[in-house]
Formats: sequence, structure tokens, C-alpha cells
Amino acid sequence: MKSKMETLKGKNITDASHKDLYDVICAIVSEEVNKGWLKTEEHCKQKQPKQVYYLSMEFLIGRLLESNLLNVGMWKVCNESLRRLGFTPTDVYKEEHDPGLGNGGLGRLAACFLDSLATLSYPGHGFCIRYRYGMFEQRFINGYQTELPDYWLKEPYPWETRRADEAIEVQFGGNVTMLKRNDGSLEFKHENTDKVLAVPYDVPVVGYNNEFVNTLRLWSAEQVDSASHLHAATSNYYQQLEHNHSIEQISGMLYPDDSTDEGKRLRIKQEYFLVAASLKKIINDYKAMKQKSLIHLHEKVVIQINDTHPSMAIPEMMRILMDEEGFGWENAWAITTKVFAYTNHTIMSEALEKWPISMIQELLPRLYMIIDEINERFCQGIWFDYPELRDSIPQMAIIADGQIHMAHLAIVGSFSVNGVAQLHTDILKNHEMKNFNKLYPERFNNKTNGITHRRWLLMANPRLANLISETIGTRWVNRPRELTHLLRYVNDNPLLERLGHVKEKNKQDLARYIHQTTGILVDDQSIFDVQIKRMHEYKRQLLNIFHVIYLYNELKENPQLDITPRTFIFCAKAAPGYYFAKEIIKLINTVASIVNHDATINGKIKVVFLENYNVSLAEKIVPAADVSEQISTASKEASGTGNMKMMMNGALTIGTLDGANIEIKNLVGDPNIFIFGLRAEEVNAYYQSGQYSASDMYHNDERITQIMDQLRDGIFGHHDTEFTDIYYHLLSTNDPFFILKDFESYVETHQLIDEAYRHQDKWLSKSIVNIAHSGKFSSDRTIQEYATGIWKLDKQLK
Ligand code: 26Y
Repeated sequence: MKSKMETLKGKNITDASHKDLYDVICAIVSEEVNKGWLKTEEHCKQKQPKQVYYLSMEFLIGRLLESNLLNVGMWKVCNESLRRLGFTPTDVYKEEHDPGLGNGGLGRLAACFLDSLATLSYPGHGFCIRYRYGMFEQRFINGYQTELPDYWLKEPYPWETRRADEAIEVQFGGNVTMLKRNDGSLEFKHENTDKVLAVPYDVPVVGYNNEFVNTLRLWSAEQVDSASHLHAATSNYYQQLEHNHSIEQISGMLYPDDSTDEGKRLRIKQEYFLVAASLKKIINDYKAMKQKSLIHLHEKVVIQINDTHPSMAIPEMMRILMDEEGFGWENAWAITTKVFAYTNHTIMSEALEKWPISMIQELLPRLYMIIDEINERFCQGIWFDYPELRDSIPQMAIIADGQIHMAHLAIVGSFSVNGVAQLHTDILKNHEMKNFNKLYPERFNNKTNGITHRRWLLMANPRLANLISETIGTRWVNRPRELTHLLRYVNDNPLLERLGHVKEKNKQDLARYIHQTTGILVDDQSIFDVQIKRMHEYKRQLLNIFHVIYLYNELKENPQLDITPRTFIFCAKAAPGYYFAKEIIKLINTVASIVNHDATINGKIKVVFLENYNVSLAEKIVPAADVSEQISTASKEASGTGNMKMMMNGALTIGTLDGANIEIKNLVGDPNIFIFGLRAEEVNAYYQSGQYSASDMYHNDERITQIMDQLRDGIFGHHDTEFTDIYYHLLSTNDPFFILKDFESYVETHQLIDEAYRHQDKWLSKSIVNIAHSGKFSSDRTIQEYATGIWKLDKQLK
């Protein structure tokens, strides 16, 4: 490090700043990483194994220096050297700007998957967009969310390599003319298009301790060449691609919205840009292998599309095969449907992508023709071959009501359709996509999500990781299922005591961070009750804050009330245009400022809403959580992955029977999890029958009446009407997420938690059971299932 500092920076290490150290360590690690990168590439060139290409509009990779250090085996040495030199390692690591190339769960999942792929020595690539502005930075001003741009590339990003020589041209708009060839076949000429250059930036994805390095390729949109620059200067072209989007805007910013499809036109361009550039690269690579014909593409290539966002890859593949490679429809379709696999992440209809026909026709005229043909053939196929489904054609069509239903396109064009937790897959098969399941039962399958235990346990919680290794050895690091060996220690008092000590230390660290960043002093002996995820009505942060208000009301009534002190910790970004979500943020902040400043409750409860949730902040909070809030309306949360992260770090879950919570419960057993609320079938039955009345709930439960009236009349007696909207919204929409309905069982279940936490030995043994079973939720397991069940990949042995 010392000599690198001298040669690279011309500085003595004693004079180095944190940034100097960061740069130098990156350079040292990169040398190591690059060796593996080259080796892996050479290996794949020679062996030509089948590869998976993971197409995703989001990759929330988090900071890379620490995880790369860990994976190349230099982490401990580096930490020690830094300490010896008098530096705090975390001060150096936090010099890295956390790349926010994703919204939430879907983007983080993609990042965990790449980590596991490389670690299991499966050859694969991620493809995404190099957004110049990632997820917005969230600040609270007067309790309201404000959004600041996240210009993460201000400093050069040390992990990317620009590969201008591999740039690819992508075309938009223009017009298509049909010509008849001499042999009678049709030729489609696509002319007068707007051209954009997709320039790749490659980021290495480093496997753990195996010298296997895959690639995450990020596409950046640029001018085609200097010639069109000239043209640009005269025609204003480079400011106006068309419809006021400049070329640079295509990779300008991530859509900060994980539920609705606003700003459609630019989003379509982004999706097509990713898809067109990636497919070209995939086909180029295949051809470089000197394969026989593209007919055999599926033997070397499988493309996983992460939700419908990259599903235009299906018609784009058809376009390439027919217009550029000369295949007829039947053969092109046969190739295409053997290559694509689709993962669904939501059943919420507002998050299912649908594009207006006119928009696709105008932006991607040739693709529209192909989608239209896919739709025609699909509908005709049902009509003739599945007469029993004829009545369902309007619901199943790819094009209907003037819109293109991307989920339908994705199902029809893929050989595999998977959900992300068992319940979610069951709902897809039996409800949401029932008819498709009748048509293609062999396509539907479940792949329960996972998280990389290397980042989320080994790296984020070294105290716990060390304790585990001292107890059961280190084999769990490569075989996370072996965490179950901890089950032998559920009644081992010395271990429980040490576990308690680890949690205590982690909580002290977080308490210090909270104090430094917010000025709030929290009791590090209190229960750390954590809800960290996107702000959404279905995730029910409102139910959580209702419980807080209830406790506060109780404490005001009786300051001597014997409750276990609690710190409620929230993190959540709301989509900038999601009014109600933003109201809930303001409410939580308002409750926090009242509760935290009220001396009469003796600091028994505190509420902390930390700004700007991102991967790095999660790494600080997760190790310190006692209670993990997973309280979505049953049936709405496809899987959840925060639930897995906190369980792995010894938190106990309070949750509904939703998403992967069910699988957590099945593993740890009822005594080790706190389940409450309506079940998915009950929720559905209420939707069907219309028998639920929010107004009855409001009138019949005094606690709810009090809280709702406080919202209506100005919270806690102050005369402001800030939250009347919440009051009216809940009643006028009849509380579609059953917040009022589940309130009672939620409060009761929290009372059980309060009681259970008093018996630390028992609590800690529940905690051990959770950690012990968390190995199933390693993304290594998930990736193994994808690799054998869907992708049919071979592990590359050294
Ligand atoms: C269409 C566009 C606006 C859009 C953009 C992002 C729609 C959805 C999203 C993101 C969805 C998402 O993050 N879903 C989450 O995926 C996780 C990984 O599978 C699940 O654990 C989680 O339950 C689900 O909400």
C-alpha cells in the first residue's frame, strides 16, 4: 500500500487522505480482479460453455471495494494494514459513492444473483443501463421528502472500463417498407431512423475465493459519430432526438418509480436501448464462437428477463432473426422461444407494464408489426387448439384495449415463467395467470428469492460471522445450509450470551450513527424495531405508525405503563409522484418529532426515520435489528428480501403470511416468528364479497377511533389538518390494504414481542433458530435452482 501510494499518488502514506487510500486500494484490488477476469474470459473462449445473460433495467450493486476485497481474499489484511496505519477502514470504504442503479428489491436481487453466479463458477453476464443519475437522494425538509439528483459519476468510478470499440448502434423511429423478393418472400426495409450509440462500460463481478470473474455490462447512450455531430449542429439534432428527448437522456436517469409507468415515452426508449444493444452483443458473441447456425442458439445462450421491463427483447430477437439473418417466421419463433425465460415480480395490476399501441408504433414501428403478428398467431392458436379457452382470448391477448400487455408477451415468448416465492407462484398459476397456466403448465415454476450471505452476513456483520465461525467452523461460508449446525446451540448459554453481546455492540454502533446523523439519542437497550423498504400502501408503513401512535396514546394516558422500551426505525423512499406515500412519510416524521420530544413518556419509545435508504445504509441497520417488520397485506408482497437479510442477522420477524415470510415461518416454526393478520385467501374473499367495511372498523374499535380522529382533527390536538387526507382516504377507499382490519392482531402480536423480549435467553435462542435456518435464503441456493432448473448451465471447474 505504501509503495503504491508513492507511485500512484506521489504521496507518503502518512499524508494520504481517505480518498487517496480508497483510490490506491482500488488499484491494488483491480490488479487482482483483472487477473481473474482475463482468466475467466480465456477459459470461456476455449471451452465455449453455455452462458446466461441477465437482462435487467436495475442492478443495485452497492459499494464494491469491500466486497471485492472480501472476494479476492484481501479484506482482513487490508483492514489490518489500515488500522496499523492509524486509519479506520470504514472511513476509507465510505469514500465510494453507492451506485443507485435500482429502485429496490428487484434491483438488489439482480445484484445478489450476479454475486452468486460468479461464486458458483457459472458463466454469465448482467446487462443494464449506465444511468448518469441513479436513484434520487432523499432529504427531509420540514418532514417532507424532497428529491435531489444522484450524480454518482462526479468522481470517476474505479470499477468500470469503457469499451468504445464494442459500441453498438441502436435505431429508433423511422419507417418500414415492405418489398417482395424474387422468391416471393417479404423483405422489410427500416429507414430514416434516429441512431444512437450504445457504449459499454464493463464492471467485473468477482466470485468468492475462486478467481472466477463475470461481467456486468452497463450501456451508455452517445452520439453515433462526429459526422452526425455536424448534422446535429445544423439541425439541432443532438438536443432533440425527437419528442424532446436528447440522446443523453436515454441513459440519463433511472425511473424512480417501482409501481406505475409514468413518463412512458422515454421509458420505452430506455427499455429498447437496453434490449437492442444487449441482443446484438449476445449474437455477436455467439457468432464469434463459430457455431453452426443460430438455430442452435439455445445450446449456448439463455436470456433471463427481470420482470417485463426488458421483454421487448422477444420481438427484437424475432426482428434480428428475420430481417437481418434471413429466417422465416417459424424458425425464428422456434429459436426465440427456446432462449427466453421470464421472472415475474409482482401481481399488482398497476405495476404490470402496458404500452399504448400508438407509442410503440411510432417509436419502434418494425417491432410493433412483429408484436402484432405474435398476437395474431397466439390468439388464433387458442381459437383453434384450445376451444375451451376461447372466451378468455380478450383477457389473454397481447394487444387489447389499445394497449400492449407486456406480461402476456413475456409469457408467450418464453420457455419458463417463474414467480419469486411459493405463494407468489401459486397466485400466478391459480389466479392472475390462470389461463396461461392452462395453456402452458410446463412453463410455470417457482424460484424463491435469496440474498448473498457474503455481503449481508460475512461483510455487513463481522461480529456475528466470527461468532458463528468460532462455534461451528467456517464451512458455512461456502455451504450456507450448514448454518443449521447452530441448532445444536439453541440452549447453549455461553453462546447465547455472546450472541446477545454481538447484537448489543451492533446496536451501539447504529445508535451512534443515528445520533451523529439525526441528533436523536436512542436507548441502545431498547428493542430495535425496523421497517426498511420502499414506501408503499401495500407494505403498510401506515399500520406500523398506527401502532406507534397507539403506544404513545397509552403512555400519555398512563406514563407508568410497563412496556419494554422500543426504538422504531424506518427507512423508505417514496416515488416522487406518489402523493399518498409522501403523506405517510410526513406523518411518520411528525409522529417522530412529537414522540421524541415528549419528556413525559420517559424515553420509552423513540421513532427514527433515517433519510436516503440505500444499500450502504441497509448494511448498517440490518445487523442491529431485533425485530423485522414484514407486514404487507397478504398476497401483495411477491417475496420480500429484507425479511431474509434481517433473519440472517438474528432479528425475529413480525409478519403476515405473505411472500417468503411463509417459507421463513415453515422453517423456523411458530414459536420463533410472530405471525398476524389476514391471510391471502381471506383478503381475496373480502375483495370478492365486498363484505369488508373500514367504517365499521373505525367505529367499533376505540383505539382506531382515537387515532383516526387525531389524524382528522390535527394530530395530537394541534390545529393542523395535514393528515385529514389520510383519514378520508382510508375511509373513502374502504381501506383496500386492510390496515384497520389487521390493527388489532398487529397490536396483540406486538404485545407478545414486548413480553418475549423480557426473557433474553429465550429471545436469543429464537434468534439462533432464525440464523440457523437462514442458509436456505442464500442466493447461492436460488442460483443453483435457476442454473439447473431453467438455464441448464455447467459449473466451470478450475
Ligand atoms: C414498471 C416499472 C414502473 C417498475 C419498476 C420497478 C415496476 C416494478 C419495479 C420493481 C419492483 C420490485 O422491486 N419488486 C420486488 O421484487 C423483489 C424481488 O423479487 C420482491 O422481493 C418484492 O416482493 C417485490 O416487490
